[in-house]
Amino acid sequence: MFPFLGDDITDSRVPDDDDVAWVSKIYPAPSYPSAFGSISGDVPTGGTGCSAGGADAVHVVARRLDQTVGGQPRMVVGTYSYIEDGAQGRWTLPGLPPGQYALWAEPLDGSPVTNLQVNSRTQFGATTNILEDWYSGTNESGTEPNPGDVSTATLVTVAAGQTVTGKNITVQTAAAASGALPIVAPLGALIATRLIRRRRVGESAS
Ligand SMILES: [Ca+2]
Ligand SMILES: [Ca+2]
Repeated sequence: MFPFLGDDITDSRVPDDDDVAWVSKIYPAPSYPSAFGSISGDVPTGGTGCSAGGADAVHVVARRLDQTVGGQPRMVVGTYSYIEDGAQGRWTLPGLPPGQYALWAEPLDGSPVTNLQVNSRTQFGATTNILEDWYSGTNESGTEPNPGDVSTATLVTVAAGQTVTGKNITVQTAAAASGALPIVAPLGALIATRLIRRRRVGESAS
């Protein structure tokens, strides 16, 4: 998904994996359900520094650790958590080619995307003051010392036609180490009028 169009307009003529995944989900070929898999889960808050509940409009991405783009693990398919789809912020990543994926969550904190730039469902109430977090399997918690460290990622295997569920990423705030602060759901946000750097959603949050 490309929320922005930069100066290289020809690049957008070639669909990326996530473009293919979402279009295929909406308009599936007969072979689609048996050829691709999906992963779903929640984004519970309730970690250190967070109120109990779930995170809304958090960007969740399936990434390949064995492939890099710009020195970072390649993003394959991304989506957003939605409170209205599940009390703890449900997300589902469709159209995944069989393989192993690291699951990564980041807030729409304006680096580079704000919640208003995505869709109407993310305009209000997005959870933005959380740390990036890699899904860590049995070590996943809301009290991880360095949740954004890729070395904490646990790979999730998905087979062709398989639906993998329950891969919850429990998030915490940046204030976790110094004291508890409630998650703030800002109602106002800026509207970007000019793209300074063209970047795919969540291509890099650093
Ligand atoms: Ca983690
Ligand atoms: Ca965590």
